[in-house]
Amino acid sequence: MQEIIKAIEEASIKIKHLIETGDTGKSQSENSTGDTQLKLDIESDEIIENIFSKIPSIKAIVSEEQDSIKNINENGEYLIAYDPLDGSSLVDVNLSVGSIYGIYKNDFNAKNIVASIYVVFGPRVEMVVTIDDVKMYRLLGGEFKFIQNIKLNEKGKLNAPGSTQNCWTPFHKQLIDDIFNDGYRLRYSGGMVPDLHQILLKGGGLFSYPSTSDRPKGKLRQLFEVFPFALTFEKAGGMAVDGEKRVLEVPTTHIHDTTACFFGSQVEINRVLEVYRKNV
Ligand code: P6P
Repeated sequence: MQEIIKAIEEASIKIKHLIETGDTGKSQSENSTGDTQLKLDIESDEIIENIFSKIPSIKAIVSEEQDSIKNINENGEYLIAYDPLDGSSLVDVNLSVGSIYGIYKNDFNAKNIVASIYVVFGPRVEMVVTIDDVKMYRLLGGEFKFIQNIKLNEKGKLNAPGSTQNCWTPFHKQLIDDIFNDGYRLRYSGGMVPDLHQILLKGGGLFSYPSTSDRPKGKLRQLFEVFPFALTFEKAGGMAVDGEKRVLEVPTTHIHDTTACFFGSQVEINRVLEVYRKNV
C-alpha cells in the first residue's frame, strides 16, 4: 500500500502543476456518459496511468475517464478505480477540485474496498488516506507531511444539498428545508471532493446527492467516487447511505454504475434514514 500512496503523491504534484498551467479547454472526446471531456481530465488521467503502470503491487486500474479496465501486473494485489480530476470544470472559476482513488482487492465492488485516498487541490494541496483510520497529509516544501487524524462529531453544522432542486422528491425537499430551518449552514461548491473535505474537517453535517427525477440512480459513480468516500466517512465515525442502507452494501453491475448517496455524521444520516424509510 505504501508504494501506491507514494505513487499518488507523485501524481498529485504533477497534477497540481497541470492545474496551474494547463489548458482548461474542451477536448475532442467524450467520456462514458457522453459528456465532452476537458483537456485537464485527459491529461490528469494520463499522469496517473503512466505512474500506476510501473507499480508492481497494482493488478489492474480503471479510470472514470475511460470505459475499460487496464491490466497492469497479473501478480499484483490491488485494483484501483480512480477519478483523476473530479469537478474539473471548477478550475476555470478557480474553485477547488480533487482526485479520488478507491483501492480494492479481488474485484471492483463495495465489499472489496480496502482503502481510499483523495487529494484536494485548493489553496493548499491535502491528501486524505483511509485504511483503518483517516489520516490527513499536506503538501509542504514538495513533500506530503502528516497533519492530523480526522474524526467526525456525532452531529454537525453544515449542509451540502447536491443536484437540481426542481428534480427532488417532495419528501427530500422537505428534509433539506427542515435541516436548514434547524440552523445548518449551506456549504456547496459543486465539487464533491472539497465539499466532503470541508464536512470532514469542520466536524460533520450532511452531503446529499439523492435519486432525482432526472437521475433516478443519482449522479455520483459507485467505484470512483461514492465507495471511496463511504469508507472514509465510516472510518471517521460517520455514515454513508443510499437512503435505505449503507452504500457499501450497494451492488455493482457495471464499472460506471451510479448510486444515490448521503454522507455525514450519525445524527444527520439517521435523520435521512428515518425520512426515506417512511417515504420510499
Ligand atoms: P450538481 C462534479 O461534476 C460532480 O461529479 C461532483 O464533484 C459534484 O458533487 C457533483 O458533480 C455536482 O453535481 O448536479 O450539483 O452540479
